[in-house]
Amino acid sequence: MSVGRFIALEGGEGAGKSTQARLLAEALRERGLEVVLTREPGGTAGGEAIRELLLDPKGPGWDPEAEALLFAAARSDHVARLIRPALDRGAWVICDRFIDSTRAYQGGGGGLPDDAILALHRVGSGGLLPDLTILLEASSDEIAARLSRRDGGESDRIGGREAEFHARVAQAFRRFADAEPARFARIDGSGPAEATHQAILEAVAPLLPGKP
Ligand code: T5A
Repeated sequence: MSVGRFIALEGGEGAGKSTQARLLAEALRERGLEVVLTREPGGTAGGEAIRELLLDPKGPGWDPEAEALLFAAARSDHVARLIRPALDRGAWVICDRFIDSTRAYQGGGGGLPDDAILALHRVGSGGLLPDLTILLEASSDEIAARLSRRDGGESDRIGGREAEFHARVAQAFRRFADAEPARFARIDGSGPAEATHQAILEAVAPLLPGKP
């Protein structure tokens, strides 16, 4: 039986995570692999229900502690019902955001200690970490242009926070990648989608079946 692999895509809003997750899933399926493409918050019925609670711009709003607990609860359901069973049967899981988003947004952005977030992750999800975390980065001007083309100024409850919050999030992602170079691949997402896709395929290649 093939070995299941877990790839997460991380980065700020508009970095191209969803686009690249789709392209990567298609490329891996073309190689005959079973691929589960999923996202956070979400991925299961319970996870999607919690997503609504967290991101609805008309929702009540949460402080960083409550937010971290809700993200951990959504992730716990997602890992138990979708991600672990897929990995156990040898599928590849491509996940649009995972634990490093909570570390960056509720930790780096919201001020919660990293060890508290990782403790919640151990309780909720057995501390599961991706085999590879792709951190997509693009300049703030490029991202602003993309999001304005797509959303015309509308954003969700977390995406709409002030620029300083998002700068702290980006800095936290960079810190995590520098601290764990074996788990992270930092990839420039500012060029054409196809160029970014090729860079991601190179980063994923060592995990493909048949590689030592
Ligand atoms: N959150 C999430 C937390 O605070 N804590 C957590 O633990 C987790 C899991 C989730 C929100 O929740 C927060 C973070 C977020 O604020 P989301 O909708 O799931 O929200 O995630 P977003 O990052 O907001 O999703 P986006 O769709 O905005 O960004 P993506 O996925 O990075 O970008 P993508 O691929 O959708 O592309 C955005 C636009 O750019 C175009 C696309 O066509 C699209 O229109 N595009 C490009 N244009 C030009 N060149 C390229 N190379 C392009 N690539 C994409």
